[in-house]
Amino acid sequence: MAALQPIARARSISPAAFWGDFVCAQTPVVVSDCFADREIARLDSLERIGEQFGDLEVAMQEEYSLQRLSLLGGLMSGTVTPESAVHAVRGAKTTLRAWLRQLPSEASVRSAVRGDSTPEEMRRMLGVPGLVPEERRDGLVSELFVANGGNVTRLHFDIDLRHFLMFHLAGRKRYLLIAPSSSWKLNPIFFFSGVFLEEMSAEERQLFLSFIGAREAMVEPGETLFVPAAWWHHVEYVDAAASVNLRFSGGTLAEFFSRHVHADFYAQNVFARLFADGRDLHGSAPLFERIFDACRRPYPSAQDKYRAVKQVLADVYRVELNGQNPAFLGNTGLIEALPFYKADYQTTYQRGLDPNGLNERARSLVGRTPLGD
Ligand SMILES: O=C(O)CCC(=O)C(=O)O
Ligand SMILES: [Fe+2]
Repeated sequence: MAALQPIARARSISPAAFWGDFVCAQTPVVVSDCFADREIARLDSLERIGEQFGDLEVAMQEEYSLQRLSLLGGLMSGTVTPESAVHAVRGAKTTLRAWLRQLPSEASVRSAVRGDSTPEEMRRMLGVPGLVPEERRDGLVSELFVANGGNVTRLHFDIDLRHFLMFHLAGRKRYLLIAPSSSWKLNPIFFFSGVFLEEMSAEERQLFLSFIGAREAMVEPGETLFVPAAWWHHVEYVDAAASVNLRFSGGTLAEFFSRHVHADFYAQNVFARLFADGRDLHGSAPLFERIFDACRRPYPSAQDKYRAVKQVLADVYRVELNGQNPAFLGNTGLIEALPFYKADYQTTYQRGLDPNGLNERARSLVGRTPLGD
């Protein structure tokens, strides 16, 4: 059976090469020395992390996609109240010490520290590596992940549309990364996939992974994985593992999409193909104007706005990008009504427009005639 395309490894890479060959080329890579000279590199075992950060209060979060589906079932059957659903999504609080002490050996345990804000001291130890471009150093975000071996973070893409560098402190993790252009094969439900890879047989899974063009890497302590904005990722904890990410802006247009457009596979593909780093923004100006216009018009409700913007994005995806529709068209009435997704697009569309002149910055970027054009 065909082997999956591996994710390349690189070391001593210059910021310019990183920008051109990976960020703008929308290509993931494992960098072996990205944080090597940083203090964080000394935090190289779960014991050390526990000694230095044991008092840290963390939230134990379930695996997001399955939790959302099972809470939905509970809400529908009345066994779960809206309050307890919100509570479950936030996760129970504990300390990092307590979690590390009782780190379960059963692979079936799905709770974990999943994306808590990295504490300040750890942020300081992490620093900002030279690979992060100077002009992308505002608004950096960092998150912490600590889980038992056998745990999994299911296939999703991140709606902040930031690029991220994931630095591995301890334990191995296996990543599967999939380009946005394969979304139509993934039963996309907003930013999650309805495909559960870990429930497939080995053979089924291998066939499916090569069908979707998945790239694979086993990432070891000390290594850093770069994931381009809007890429799907599925993560398996091969060992009990801890890692911390550093997320940097995918550019003004990424900020515009993340703030003003709901996250589904149409928006993801339109963004990745037309407005992501490395794309010819100027050439896409008329399409951006169409999307911008759909976002700016008044609507009777957030749901009307969601439907109208989705329609414009779907047209751009199908007609302009020749995009394929998923066999299972996820975003129909039922899914649209799922409380968690509804809350996401309602938040987007009830939000005030244009913080810090974001709209105009985005427009001038795509509309600007480059010098010498
Ligand atoms: O490592 C994980 O468990 C998930 C990481 C992830 O989804 C992210 O950093 O965006
Ligand atoms: Fe993620």
